[in-house]
Order: sequence, then C-alpha cells, then structure tokens
Amino acid sequence: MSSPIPPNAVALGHAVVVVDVQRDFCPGGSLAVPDGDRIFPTVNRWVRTFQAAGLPVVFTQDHHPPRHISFHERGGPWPPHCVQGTSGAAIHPAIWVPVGAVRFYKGEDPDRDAYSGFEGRLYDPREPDRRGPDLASWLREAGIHHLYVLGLATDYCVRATALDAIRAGFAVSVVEAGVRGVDRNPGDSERALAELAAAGVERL
Ligand code: VGL
Ligand code: ZN
Repeated sequence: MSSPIPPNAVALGHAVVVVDVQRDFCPGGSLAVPDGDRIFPTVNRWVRTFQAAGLPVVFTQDHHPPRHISFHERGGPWPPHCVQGTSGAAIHPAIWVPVGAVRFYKGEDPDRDAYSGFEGRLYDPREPDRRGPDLASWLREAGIHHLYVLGLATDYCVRATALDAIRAGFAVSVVEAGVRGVDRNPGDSERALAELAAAGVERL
C-alpha cells in the first residue's frame, strides 16, 4: 500500500493540507478523478496522525455558485461541480474531518476560477455567510512553516496550491500516495509533480 508517515513530518510548525477531497471529485461525482478514492486511506492516516499530535489539519473546498465561469454552460472547461449547497460540494463521507479542522472555501466568485487553496478564505460554521482570513495569513498566524499536501486533483488544485505555497515562502511536501489527477492529457499529473519538484516541493 502506501508508505508510512516519516516521523520528522509530525513536528511543531507543520500542518497537513487536504485539497478538495469532495464528492464531486471522487468516483460517482460529476467531475470524478480516476481512482480518486484510492487516496482515502492515506489521507485519513495523515489527518489522524496530525490531529493526534495537536497539529493543524486544513481542508480546502471548491465552493462554486451555480453557473460558475468554469462550467461548460459559460464556455468553461468543466461540468458543474462542487456547487454551493449540493451534496457534491461536501467532503467525501469516507474522509475523517476531525473536530477543530479548519476549512478554506475557494471559487466562490462566479466570474473567476480559483484552483489554489491560497485563493481560499476561512469558513466558520458559526458565521456561515462571512469569510475569515486567507490561507497564507491563517497559517502564518498559527506558526506554520511546512505543509504536507494531499488531495485532488494533482494536475489542477493540488498543483496550484503547492506552487502558491512555495511562492508564499512555505516549505512544501506533496504526499504522492495521497494525490490523484484528472490527466485530461495523458501525463499531466506526472508533469505537474515534476514541475512541483523543480519549484522546490519535496515529493514524498
Ligand atoms: C479542480 C477542476 C475544477 C480541483 C477544481 O480541485 O482540482 N479541478 N475545479
Ligand atoms: Zn472547480
């Protein structure tokens, strides 16, 4: 199966970032990533380990309004997915979301696409109509300097999130057993991982 979590990953100043493991990106969803469900055990293991160590667990979520600019009906590349208020926008039920995990919503502007979690803003269930700080601000405030990134899709939101994290000055590791890609063009995911490595991301 997948490789164990290196002990030095579980340390003060480190956080796990789970990108867009939502129903619509998993098998059966409207924009299913092939084998997207194969990452579930790895994701749950990293989430459980970081949660148990008292380290931050961050989830990003695509959270589009109906008729978002990225949808076919508006000339975009994608079928409707992760529409606000639909079951497809929910984190997949096989993923463990611990109490205390934080969520960052992105793609909420109807006229602008946003692949990177760093374009997301904190969602607080006590104030569901407001948004909090952006991801970089929140992580810095929490004293985080190293991110372990998992999720969907390798060639879109994982790629964009990891690149933005490097640009924002974080150390970044991508957990390969914990990511899967769309591969609209064969090889997109492998090319994305190579690009991340060239940008300074550790391939774990
Ligand atoms: C994503 C396509 C469209 C992703 C989001 O999460 O990778 N891909 N919107
Ligand atoms: Zn989207």
